[in-house]
Amino acid sequence: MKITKAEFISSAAKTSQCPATGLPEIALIGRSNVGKSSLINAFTNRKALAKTSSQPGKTRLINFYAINSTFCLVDLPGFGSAKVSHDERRSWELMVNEYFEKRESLKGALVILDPRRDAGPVEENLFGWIRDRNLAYTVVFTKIDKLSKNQLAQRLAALKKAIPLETPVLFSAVSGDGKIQLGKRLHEMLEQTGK
Ligand SMILES: Nc1nc2c(ncn2[C@@H]2O[C@H](COP(=O)(O)OP(=O)(O)OP(=O)(O)O)[C@@H](O)[C@H]2O)c(=O)[nH]1
Ligand SMILES: [Mg+2]
Repeated sequence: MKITKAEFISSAAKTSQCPATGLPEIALIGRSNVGKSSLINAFTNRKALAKTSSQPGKTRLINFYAINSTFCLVDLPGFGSAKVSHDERRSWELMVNEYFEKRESLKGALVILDPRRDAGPVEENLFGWIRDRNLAYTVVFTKIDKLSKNQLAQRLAALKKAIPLETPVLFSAVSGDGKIQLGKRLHEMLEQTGK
């Protein structure tokens, strides 16, 4: 997938504020600080299209980015960070939950995981939503630059037991690894949903 255009559309605090682009949406879900916003920047070859931070909790709203005027990548606030206040975390979870349950143009999800972490209840919850909505999805392991090839292979073998892994994308926003594979998967997911 060649990126010819990547543009920020708008942010929303609830589903009723989401833009009417008429485009199918693929949402990025995962824990806070896992690299969702960085993935959007790396994938679109833009340094600061999406705001990133070394502190968890940078993305606080639902953000829409139109890619090639054909689909939207939707950057969501992350889950599960202990460094964010309980109330704030709760309000993001409700916002993301509502988006997942109600947004009709949501067609697929990128589940962003750090291969160094074990999957737990947070991840189970994410896969639960995907199953409930019967969405196309792709698991993306990010920050792979932080592991050696051997370490990565070991972690993937361990995670395979806990997570529905078919063909995960192995990604690094730092090295650019996985961008081509991610483009292919996005293309397939959009085809799958008939758009
Ligand atoms: N080494 C490395 N660092 C990364 C990678 N992707 C993201 N990071 C770093 O991880 C931190 C978090 O990245 P973000 O993209 O802001 O994470 P996020 O998932 O959007 O976080 P929230 O908005 O809080 O949910 C930043 O310091 C990034 O520079 C990667 O592939 N490799
Ligand atoms: Mg973010």
